[in-house]
Parts: sequence; C-alpha cells; structure tokens
Amino acid sequence: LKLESDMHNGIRNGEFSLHYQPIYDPFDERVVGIEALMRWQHPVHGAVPPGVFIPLAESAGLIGFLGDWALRNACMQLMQWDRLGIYLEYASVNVSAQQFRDTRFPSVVRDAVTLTGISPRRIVLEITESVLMHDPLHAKGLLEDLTALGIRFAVDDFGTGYSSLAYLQSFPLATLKIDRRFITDLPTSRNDQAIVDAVVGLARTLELQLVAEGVETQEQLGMLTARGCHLIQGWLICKALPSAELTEKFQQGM
Ligand code: G
Ligand code: G
Ligand code: MN
Ligand code: NA
Repeated sequence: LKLESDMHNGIRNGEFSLHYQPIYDPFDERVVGIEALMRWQHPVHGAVPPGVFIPLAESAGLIGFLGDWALRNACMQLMQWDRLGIYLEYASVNVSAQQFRDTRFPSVVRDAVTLTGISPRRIVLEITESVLMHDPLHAKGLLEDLTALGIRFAVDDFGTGYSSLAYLQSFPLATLKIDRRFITDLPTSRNDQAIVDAVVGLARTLELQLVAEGVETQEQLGMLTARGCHLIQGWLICKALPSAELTEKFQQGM
C-alpha cells in the first residue's frame, strides 16, 4: 500500500507531530492536563486523520516506534512547559491495542520515564475498553505493574465498548473519559442524560476521575457540571493545537 510506505518516509521527513488539547477543570477554572494527539501532514494528501493512519501504523509495524516517540515527546513537552512556568499536572497519551499487547510496552514506558526524568505520576495512559477486555488478565497485570511505578490509566471512549463492571472495578484505573457521542445531544436527549448520570455515579462509586470529551457548547458544559462531571475536554475550551500555539494561549492566560 502506498500510504504505508509513505509513512516510513513521513517519519524520516518529520511529517508527524503532536498536537495537544487541554483538559480543563471548570470549577477551579484551570487546565489540569493535556492530551497528546498525533498528526500526520502528508506532502500530497495533506492531513491524514489518525483514524486512518493509526490502523495503518499498526499493520505496518510502525505503531511501536510512533507510540514511543509520542510518549517521550509528550513528557518532554510537559517539562518544557514547567520551565516556562506553565504547570500542568499530567500528559495523557493514547495507547493502541497493538502497543498494549507488545511485550516490550512496559519497558517502553519505564524508559520514557527514565530518559525524560518526568515524575511517573504525571503520565496518564489512555486505553479503550476493548483493549482492556481483550485479555483482562494480561491487562490487569500490566496495569498493576505500571501503576506500582506511579503511572496512571484512563479508559478512553468510555461507554462505547462493553467492559464488564466486575472487571472495571478490578483494574487499577484513575480516570474514565466518557465518549463524546453521549455529550453531543446531551441538552436534548433524555437517554444521554441518563447515561451521563449513570457514568457519573459509576465514577463516584469506583472513585475515578471523570472527563467528558467533545464538549462544544456552554449548554453541554452546564449540564455536565450540574451532574457532577468536573473535568472537560473539547472545542468549547480549546482545540488540539501545536505546542507553540498552545504555549501562546497559556501565556495569554487561558
Ligand atoms: O484528534 P483526533 O482526530 O486526533 O484523534 C482521533 C483518534 O486517534 C483518537 O481516537 C485517538 O485515540 C487516536 N490517536 C490520536 N493520537 C494518537 C496516538 O498518539 N496514539 C494512538 N494509539 N492513537 C492516537
Ligand atoms: O478517541 P480520542 O478520545 O482519543 O480522541 C479524541 C478526538 O476527539 C480527537 O480526534 C479530537 O480532535 C476530537 N475532539 C476533541 N474535542 C472535540 C470536540 O469538542 N468536538 C469534536 N467533534 N471532536 C473533538
Ligand atoms: Mn484519547
Ligand atoms: Na475518546
């Protein structure tokens, strides 16, 4: 496949970058963390969506390299912001199914901590329900090992998979990220309101942080805060931006 071989060139030519999206606490009115989101600017096709190139990177055997690169860069960026006096608690980094299954994954994470010198408490790894549930015993062991180092885990796209609640409470998790499909119609959909209420309750019971994704309007935000969801991510606050642009926003007091 052409796009696949283009990826090899793209890596060499610096076509991959990370954008960062703030995770915001509307009560304290402060940014608590950022999610790193990978971008590929193809010289001919322009921006290739991650939904396209992440699966390609997996089948091309490049996800390990790209994932490692993303993790280290996100850690270094957080520390760069520290040096500029912009303190963010954590960087949240997506982990694909194949990365998670790779036996080298735990050492990749440990190496990122050692090489960058970041506090492991400041790394959140985002995995989906299906990654957790694919092999729950393996997942549990891996999460326990890395949690012992201080690394934290978030369940991404929560509500779209089929995680068993029994398993959910047995994993050492820090955060649920409720998928944006439940947020979009929140102001009008009684169903989505009920789902958000249920997830808020679940997060409270399991003592997990809850982040709402894809918050685009003040109305959605109002409904979320009224329901007790205290962390939000979405275009209402800020799009995912290149680090330089986000630095400017931070310095202008976002
Ligand atoms: O911003 P957005 O279109 O970028 O992201 C789309 C999807 O791509 C998300 O589901 C996200 O989890 C995934 N994604 C973005 N960056 C990364 C990354 O660095 N690694 C992995 N595995 N997935 C990513
Ligand atoms: O799957 P994951 O949650 O990792 O990816 C987050 C995705 O959501 C990214 O593609 C990001 O660009 C996108 N995103 C972030 N905020 C918003 C938003 O407010 N609205 C929409 N439609 N997408 C968003
Ligand atoms: Mn994510
Ligand atoms: Na998500």
